[in-house]
Amino acid sequence: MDPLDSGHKFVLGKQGDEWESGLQFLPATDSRRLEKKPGRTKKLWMGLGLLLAAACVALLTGLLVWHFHLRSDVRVRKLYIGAMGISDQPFLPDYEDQDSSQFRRLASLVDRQLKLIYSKNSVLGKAFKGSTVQAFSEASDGGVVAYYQSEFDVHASQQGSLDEAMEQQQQEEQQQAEAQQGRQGRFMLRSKNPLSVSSVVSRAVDPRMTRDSARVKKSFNIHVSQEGVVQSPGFPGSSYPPNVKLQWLLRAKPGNRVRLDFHTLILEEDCQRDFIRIYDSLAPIEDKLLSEQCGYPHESLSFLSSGNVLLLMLMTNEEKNFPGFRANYSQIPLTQQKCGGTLSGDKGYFSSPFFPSNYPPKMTCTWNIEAPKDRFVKVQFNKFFLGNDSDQCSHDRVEVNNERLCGRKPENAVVTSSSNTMTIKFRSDSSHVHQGFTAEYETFVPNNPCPGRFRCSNNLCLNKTLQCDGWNDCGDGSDEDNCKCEASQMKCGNGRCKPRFWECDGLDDCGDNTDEENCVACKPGEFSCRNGRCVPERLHCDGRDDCRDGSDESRCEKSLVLQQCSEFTFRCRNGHCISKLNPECDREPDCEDGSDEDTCECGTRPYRSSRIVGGQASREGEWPWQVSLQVPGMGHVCGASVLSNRWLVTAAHCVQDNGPNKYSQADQWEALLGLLVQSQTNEWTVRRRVRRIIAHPRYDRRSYDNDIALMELDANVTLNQNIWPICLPSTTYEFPAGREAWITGWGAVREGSQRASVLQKAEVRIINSTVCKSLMSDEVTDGMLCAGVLKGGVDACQGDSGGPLSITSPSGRVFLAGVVSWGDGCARRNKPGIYTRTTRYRDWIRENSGI
Ligand code: 4AZ
Repeated sequence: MDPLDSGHKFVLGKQGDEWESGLQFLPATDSRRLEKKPGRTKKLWMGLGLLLAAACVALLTGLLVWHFHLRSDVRVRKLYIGAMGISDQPFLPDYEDQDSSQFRRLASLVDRQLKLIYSKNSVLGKAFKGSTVQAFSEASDGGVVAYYQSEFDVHASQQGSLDEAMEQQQQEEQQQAEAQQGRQGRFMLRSKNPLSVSSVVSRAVDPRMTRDSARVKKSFNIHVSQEGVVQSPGFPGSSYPPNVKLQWLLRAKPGNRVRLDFHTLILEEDCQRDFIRIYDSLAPIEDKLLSEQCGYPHESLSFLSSGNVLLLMLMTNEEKNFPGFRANYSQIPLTQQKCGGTLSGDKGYFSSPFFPSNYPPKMTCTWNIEAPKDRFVKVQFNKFFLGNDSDQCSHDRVEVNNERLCGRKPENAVVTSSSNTMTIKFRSDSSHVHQGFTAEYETFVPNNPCPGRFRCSNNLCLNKTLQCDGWNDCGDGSDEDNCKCEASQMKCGNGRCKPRFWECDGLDDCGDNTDEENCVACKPGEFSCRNGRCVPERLHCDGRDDCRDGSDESRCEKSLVLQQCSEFTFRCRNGHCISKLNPECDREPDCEDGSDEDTCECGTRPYRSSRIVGGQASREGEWPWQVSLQVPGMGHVCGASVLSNRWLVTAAHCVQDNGPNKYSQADQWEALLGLLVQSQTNEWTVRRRVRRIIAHPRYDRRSYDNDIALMELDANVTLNQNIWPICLPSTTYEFPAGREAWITGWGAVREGSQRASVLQKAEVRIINSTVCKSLMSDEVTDGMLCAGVLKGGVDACQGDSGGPLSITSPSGRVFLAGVVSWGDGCARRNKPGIYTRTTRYRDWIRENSGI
């Protein structure tokens, strides 16, 4: 059965409610090579020696024939896709229907016109095979735009000349069209042209667009004047079908732009296999490609056309389980967003058009900032992403002070003027759009650009207390240069001062790694055991316990079965211990009984590879183990993590009675699984009551020691793409200091502020326990793990408690390294977040839940 015919879940625009008869696309470029069979000369000679000589001659001749005759005869089929503006034909609604007689009439005129155009060039004329018109749209001048595909057949060696000829012909045609338009109205010369052409563009086709494997090729017409939704076939109930090439032709009324906002986009990771493409055209012309996406992109997925059409294309190859996409479409008047203008006043903001959506192609904006005569102007870019910075910013760019800016700039890049005016120009070309920028401007007195504040080399102004505090606040490190180190600080090789307790913590805090040099307690050639002994390096990972605490056999790359277990080695179910570091669920069986790999249905985002302070919004299905624990009438109270289809883990302090709130009682709670936005449930969200709560019996209310609890749901949940367990690390699993981890939750976005509505995520790092204990006045026990960003600004906060601290292992599985527990406020400098160290509680979890 055609997998698309069962697509009753499809939501299409008004005109697109049925699957249209597919457009027929031609096979890929280079796909057909015509070869001739080599001939052979044979002579009979007397004697074996002469026969051999003859064979050699024959072989040589064959090779020569193949080289000079056959190779040059390899022919290829080349496809070009183009658009032609036609000014003497008014647009008719029937032009949207490929089967209508009106469509066929105009298509045949376009075909004749193209033949005529190509016949003017000897290379094109000889190689041209034929054209097919794929669509028409209404042009802004009231005429029509025809989108077509032309096929050529050339010698392989002449492909380059064909491209050149096409380029040249196109330029000539464009000049002629412009000249003819100038003449029109004065004399109406009867030309032999079937159509009055106002513009032509055509480009060679990307071979992936003409994949032979695409069994289903379909095309849908959608009018976006009424808002609606497009989605991949089967979304969200099942994954999209294999081997399809689908295109959605989105048309707005003339004078409007098409807007397409993706709500979900999850495809296979490899763009060579499955991808979507968005064009500022109704045909896949390379020069009009706005974006290609695959996998699970994190950048802005909101697109705007330059004119009144947009093409969305989905190409897939063999079957894989990915959900696909859903996007909302609408139209907005071209005049709606004017960009640029004159900015006066002491400060203000401006941004690229439609930020945070991607800017449309072919935009130009100019801002003139005018300050009073005695002041200069400073512009600080907060976000800046204009594609890549190749070709001296010849594509999309911002121009300030005659300097071109493009690519990705670090946050807070600053430019200053040396007069009281500044002009900022933004320009986007016809393809590859990005998110753009937001900027803040400020005027200042030239001899005092940062009154009362510290001036960084990059002209950023900072609070003076941030100077020489060990943190790179300027972004260019200039606030940490030329500092006099205090007694509590160490001097780095590059002259910076850093807190002494950062020495030898496994992180390059100085920036030149000098704080991590000379840290080894043992001599060169010796291994440092964790009990302080030194043993010869050659004994490291030899299968024998030379340190006498097992530490020389616990972090090995190979998994030797050890004679003795130690507190650092992984124990297989059969009781044997192995020497490999973190062997569980790493997709390689290490134990003889395979027990290190047999409970690993966890820690993956099923379809991918399948508040936090200082964070950002998560996407649907990104943290499928995240749970919102709610009390009816109060809403979200704590986070939790999914361990199985029945068990959750949270913090013990979340389930302690608190005055009239009987949080320790299971019937007080509801668990929401598969949730992204508070109070917005969807088809993936599951709500369950709680059957049982098991708080750790040694939870200490005062110190928060053993802050962990299990929750059993009243009924099993069916796991889905948004609900999936996280892996529990074994007691010997190591999360070294400096390792990146993610915190997630709906907690407060700032200390003492409101909770987040969309699930937030933020990246932190594991912090060395000794460093952490000294920062937190020794209140950190061995059952706790510290993580955060010591500079401040990123942390878990109220309402995140009980939620996960997730770490991705090298094999790609995500492990629950910690449970959000406590902290000294939120996101303060030198005050990391404190988490329950789950490795310590692995056995307790198994004993109480069977997981
Ligand atoms: C809380 O009250 C809380 N900064 C959780 C985490 C942190 C602070 C407070 C860590 O739930």
